[in-house]
Amino acid sequence: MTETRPDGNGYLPLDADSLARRLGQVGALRDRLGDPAGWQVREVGDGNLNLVFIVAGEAGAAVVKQALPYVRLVGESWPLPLNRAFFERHALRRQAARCPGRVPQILHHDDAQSLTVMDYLTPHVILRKSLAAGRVHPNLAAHMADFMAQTLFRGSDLHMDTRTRKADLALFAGNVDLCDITESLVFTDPYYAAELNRHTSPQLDGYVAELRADQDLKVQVQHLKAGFAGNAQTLLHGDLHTGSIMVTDSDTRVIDPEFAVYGPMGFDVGMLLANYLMAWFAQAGHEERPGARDAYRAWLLDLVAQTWAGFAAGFRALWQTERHGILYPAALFEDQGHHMASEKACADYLRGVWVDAAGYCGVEMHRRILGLAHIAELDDIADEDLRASCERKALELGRLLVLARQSMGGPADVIALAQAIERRGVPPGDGAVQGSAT
Ligand code: SR1
Ligand code: MG
Repeated sequence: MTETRPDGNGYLPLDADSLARRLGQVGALRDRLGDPAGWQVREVGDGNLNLVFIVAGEAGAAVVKQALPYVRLVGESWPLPLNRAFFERHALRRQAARCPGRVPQILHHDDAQSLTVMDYLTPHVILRKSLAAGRVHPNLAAHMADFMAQTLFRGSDLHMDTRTRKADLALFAGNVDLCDITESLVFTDPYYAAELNRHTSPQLDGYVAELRADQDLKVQVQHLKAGFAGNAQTLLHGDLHTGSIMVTDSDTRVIDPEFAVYGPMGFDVGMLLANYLMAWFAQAGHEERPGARDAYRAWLLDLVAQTWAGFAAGFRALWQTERHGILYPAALFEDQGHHMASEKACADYLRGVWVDAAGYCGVEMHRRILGLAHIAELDDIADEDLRASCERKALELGRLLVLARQSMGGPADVIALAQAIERRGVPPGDGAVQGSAT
């Protein structure tokens, strides 16, 4: 339910009937759409937080996104400040500068109304839906690898000067409430019986009880949370799952960076890889007959490998060409002829990002199956036994990744582990206490 009166600052949620009247005088919208008398408005938001309208006119279309003063997924019982639109806009601007062409262009914003008007991306669809439908996107790995390499490197203190970086760190430190959501929903709630959690029950009850009783696991998850909360390595997208990516056969755009905050690079990388791996585990729930999607499964695993390989290659190139920030100054390395030491430093740095990514990948899989915010490709599997079987395998991979992230040499190890779990399955109520990976 939306509020019907403005708040003290004049904020008032839009609806399909009022939008043309309220935004009809906005020059950027008129320029894009034409005469407001002919605007067609549809509310299409299917995310967890905001209103999203597609507005089409005689001359074109645009998207209007507006924050609600509460969490849409839960309702007014969970109030949420409106300032997330401000942080999303700032993050989008930085991403557009750091990785041109991969994010929607902003046409207009209004902080009092907490709204942003952006490009309408068409014929793009949400990647999550496309992966569930079994569609291949040949450029996806390269596009997302470049997006992550460029935004994460250029947003870090490898690239930024100290004054700009500290100012930016201070700005995004204000995105407290969304950061708090991540800290709770990703790193805490899945590991105990938090009120808003849900999971496929009773099929997963035994496994979930064992997972929540795994004290080593909880310690390692909190180590990962300490990294998220304290390691301000770069400006993260902060919610880089397959619902935050829109695709065509050839194009890729990244949307929705409202959770942007300074944190460890591995958080974005791990969350994305987790969502690819969950799509892989979910295929059994979407194929027409067993094995029908085997070629697609192979593509998804290749996507995992190519995304990391492309990210690492892009990162190494930027290390060579754009490392003019605070850390690892060329004055100490290249300028002294110490090129091998610089390469070693880069390899060490990337190794740290990889180990973090493996851990965050595991945590993301847990929270999407045990926490509040689930993902459609698993939730939509109507056969609950089949769904639970897919979910249990993803949970088990997540557990092993968190516990054994240091021993993961690269994506090939993660893929081999996923394939082993897929082959042998995870018996109901079994797995979380046996075969500790540490
Ligand atoms: C209450 S918000 C739940 C989740 O939705 C967003 O997309 C983020 O992933 C967040 O954790
Ligand atoms: Mg979102």
